[in-house]
Amino acid sequence: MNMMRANLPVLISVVAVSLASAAGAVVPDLSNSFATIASSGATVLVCPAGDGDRLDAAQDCIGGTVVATVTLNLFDIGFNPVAGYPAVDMWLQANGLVTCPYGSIADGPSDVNGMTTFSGTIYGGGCSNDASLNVYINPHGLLNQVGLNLDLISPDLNGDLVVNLTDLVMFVNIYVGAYSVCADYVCDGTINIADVATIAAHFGATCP
Ligand SMILES: [Ca+2]
Ligand SMILES: [Ca+2]
Repeated sequence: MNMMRANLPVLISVVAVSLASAAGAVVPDLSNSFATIASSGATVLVCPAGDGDRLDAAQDCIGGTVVATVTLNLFDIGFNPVAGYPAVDMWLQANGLVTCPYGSIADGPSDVNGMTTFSGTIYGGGCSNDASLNVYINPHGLLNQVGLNLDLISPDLNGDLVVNLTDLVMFVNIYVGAYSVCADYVCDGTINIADVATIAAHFGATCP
């Protein structure tokens, strides 16, 4: 009993230190954090080799480019900015989009304001055109975010991260059949020679 009394101040100080470090460990909150897109409804060509369109130079589908950079603002449960969150632990995700390892991570760690951007190319394949773009915060999960509208299309039509004969057969079926935004690589509402040239240029592409 005397020994327990003697240790009580030690125990209290250990608990106090633990609480202080827990308060200092800033964890992103999925509801308080949010993402925005500079321009909604643009189209971005995605390739496993990472040589598609940059998000900050997306296609507007009327012959021009538009900035479609995604900006992420990370906040904790108390609306404090989460600074220094690693770039590799924040990535873009969307229904139908398949990415190479680290293929859609942030440009850099979150800054003192909890902010980072996604402005470069995406290493990946598949097709996503249902405005389901979102940001995954590893290991916490997807943001409670809706309405990030970006069409992500790829010469890797089946999303196996290789552009090969399988994709070419799919492309030809679209070319001779019903229009699909998924194969409208130079997006203008029609599948034509410019789109053929794009899949030809990326033929054989794989993840790095
Ligand atoms: Ca493929
Ligand atoms: Ca086209």
